[in-house]
Amino acid sequence: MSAAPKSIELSDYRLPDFVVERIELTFDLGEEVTRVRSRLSLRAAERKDGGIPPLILDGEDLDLKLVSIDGHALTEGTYEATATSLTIKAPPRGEFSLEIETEIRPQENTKLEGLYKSSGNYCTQCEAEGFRRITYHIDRPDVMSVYTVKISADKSHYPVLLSNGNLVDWGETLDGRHWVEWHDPHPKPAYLFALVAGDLAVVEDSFTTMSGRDVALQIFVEHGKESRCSHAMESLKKAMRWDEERFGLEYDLDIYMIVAVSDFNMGAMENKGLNVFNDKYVLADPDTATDADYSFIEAIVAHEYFHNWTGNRVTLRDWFQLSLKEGLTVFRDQEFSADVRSGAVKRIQDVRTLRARQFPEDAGPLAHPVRPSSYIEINNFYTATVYEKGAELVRMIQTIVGRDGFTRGVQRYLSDNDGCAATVEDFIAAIEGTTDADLSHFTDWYGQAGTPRLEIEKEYNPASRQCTLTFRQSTAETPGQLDKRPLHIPVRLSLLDNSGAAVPLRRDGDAEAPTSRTIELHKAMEKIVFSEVESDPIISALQDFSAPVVLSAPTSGSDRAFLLAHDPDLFNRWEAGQQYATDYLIRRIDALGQGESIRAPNEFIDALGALLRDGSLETAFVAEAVLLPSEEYLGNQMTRVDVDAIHNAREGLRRKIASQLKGLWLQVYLENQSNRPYDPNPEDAASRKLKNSALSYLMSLPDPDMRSLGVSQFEAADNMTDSITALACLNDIEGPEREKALGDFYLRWKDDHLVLDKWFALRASSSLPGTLSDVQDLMDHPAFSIRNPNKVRALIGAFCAGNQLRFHAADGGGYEFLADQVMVLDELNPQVAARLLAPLGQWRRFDSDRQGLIQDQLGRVLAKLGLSRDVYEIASKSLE
Ligand code: B3K
Ligand code: ZN
Repeated sequence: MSAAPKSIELSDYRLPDFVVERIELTFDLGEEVTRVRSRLSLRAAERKDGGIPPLILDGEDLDLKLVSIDGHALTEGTYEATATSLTIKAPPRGEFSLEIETEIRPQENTKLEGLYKSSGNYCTQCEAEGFRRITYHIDRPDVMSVYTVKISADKSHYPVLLSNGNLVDWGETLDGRHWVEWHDPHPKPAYLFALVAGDLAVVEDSFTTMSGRDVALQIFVEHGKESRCSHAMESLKKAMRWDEERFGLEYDLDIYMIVAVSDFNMGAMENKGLNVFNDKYVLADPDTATDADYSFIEAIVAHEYFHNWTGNRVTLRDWFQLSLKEGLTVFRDQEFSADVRSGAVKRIQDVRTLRARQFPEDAGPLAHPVRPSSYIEINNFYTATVYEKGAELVRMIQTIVGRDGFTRGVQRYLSDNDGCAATVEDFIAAIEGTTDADLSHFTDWYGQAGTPRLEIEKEYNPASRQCTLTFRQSTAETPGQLDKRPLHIPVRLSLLDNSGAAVPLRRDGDAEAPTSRTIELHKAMEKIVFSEVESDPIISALQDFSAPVVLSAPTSGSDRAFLLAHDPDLFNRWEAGQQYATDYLIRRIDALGQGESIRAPNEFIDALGALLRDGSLETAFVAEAVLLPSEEYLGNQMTRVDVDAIHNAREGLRRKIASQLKGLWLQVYLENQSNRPYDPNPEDAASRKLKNSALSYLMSLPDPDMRSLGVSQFEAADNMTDSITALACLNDIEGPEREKALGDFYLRWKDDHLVLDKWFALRASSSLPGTLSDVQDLMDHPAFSIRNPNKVRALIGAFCAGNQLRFHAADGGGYEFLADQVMVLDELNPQVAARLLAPLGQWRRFDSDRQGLIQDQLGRVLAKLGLSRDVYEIASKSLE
């Protein structure tokens, strides 16, 4: 890197100098070059001094052929093209038409941003700043225009030609080419533009909106994959209905298209009327997709659909506001999944993800607020903080104003800002405008990074029958933010008596005494007194995880075992089990280090047994509650992560739970066998999940009969869920069974790239000691390609971000491997390269030897010549 790239600041935001009313784009797609003509109808925005500034357009990797204004080609000296911009020095007053002709080479585009080729088909990805790789433009989200797009291509190779909006015209030419014209009546920013051209099959359906309009639904996939689209299609229709029922939001074009491609930097993209998806999140059938795949597809199809309002109709003023669309849309997809599946289980899974991905980010060198104030490369800010913590902020707003008020507020936000580019302030103002809530203090959550800690102290006075709770909140410093303010935190809680019943919560002056209340905290320290409490209660605090904080409450191990059995809030019941296991394992690791022993966790194992026997609980909940916290989560709770001790302690507890409850696990395993054909519905999926947890516990025992159970399931499975979970258990046990199963799986699925990704990921996740060298060998496997982001994530990502034990091996081999791959990938696809690097940012949490090894690798990456902005930002901030 020659000079450090400069950062972009929120405080520098200025309104755009020009308004672009309309864009007409013409694409001539060719195998050698693609010619792009763009005609912008624009005018300078009003300025106080009446002057007209130069017109500066963004561009990247473009070959400029022609530029003209109102039909007159510009002469040398009146414009200037650099590697990143085109400047028209003296643009005319009033409305004018700017025509630009460029040439691009999509077939050479390995960044997968802008126009590129995937499996021979053309497709685009423009968010955040990919449009400037197609043509020169004022490429920022607050420049919104009406698009008309004409595409011409060879008809036999590219029979399908798509863009946003409605198809308005088409025709053929004598040279074997054909053309189409699409028009999108809704003004949009360039990041929502899309084009697809290829030889694709289409699956069609339709949806009648609440006002009775028919919308054509189309999913485009590789030929032969049509039968794997029905789940995505059903999910789309469910999402469309849900958004009408929950928020009164109706779809606004006559056609909604989804295209599945196999080379894609992330999950999916919400381009107006023409979503482009990673095919992993479209294609599903029982043989090739797991229950988890089915639920991801449902959630992601819904997420992209929900963006049609939150993101597209109302877009962002600038990229700092990213969470305004992403946090809100994640919240909307979470609510949707909670409604169509089990609400409590969805909440548990979302909190698990938040803790696994966002809490470490918030505690590390890359910590940033939900609305960052500065970035070098915006693609680095599509983070768990912007998405998942952003969704938690929206959830807290709903908790504070109530569900109805929240729904009205969202509707007001959308109608007040329809067709515009909005800010977080606009959203908050709409919610405040429709409710009597004061969110002025709440907005600090958007600007302050770090996960707050909340401590609760309890004091019970039997004489006065008063229970006093003292709440103390604090947030540790994060890079660039040393002083933190107390936040507005909603804490939902109950007090339980010794039968597990929630007691009335009476506060002085209140007429009502509900058994669960939301306390709103504002200060660093606050006391709340409840009266007429008959006996010393157990607190069930932060029910349903009412705020994204780390809680420390006066709850003993036995209280937790009690809560695991009795808490009326299902989320907290799960949480009690997780916290019991976490405390136990961490105390055990510490005690082992000091040669001490600690009490066996029998009360916990008994409580798990009781859950398994309790027929009144939903199976999906039991299936979550019996899972132990992950090794990564345990590591995050320790000041110094000891990867071997964590693995050994957790495996030890797993075996203890397995052997003490062996009979019960066998019973659960048999009772949850189904002889009906596979159905991905939530009930069947829950029963499979519980059965497979039983299998996993049983296979943790050093017992050949239990191993055979796994082998038989693997061999007999009639669906991917049962097959891959049995294989995952075998994957951690050295021996011929493992080798045979992995080999058979490969042979069966070698022609299916999505299933092969599961095979790569599984091998990279093995806890066996030879995993790094296996991963290194697999880099040369004919099915692996570093150009394909799914393969990179499956093999390199699964090892580096998902295999704590082997990635953090003491010799530093994992770190060197990652740095090597990041440097290779940076030349091809910087966005994906930068994402891979994140695990190295956690170096401060390891012992000094590992710290040194990681710093060396980060330093090696930074020293590389020509490093991208993407990787530079992550590597340099990680070392700060
Ligand atoms: N908005 C896209 C993400 C774009 C990422 C660009 N680096 C998908 C989504 O969140 O719905
Ligand atoms: Zn999104």
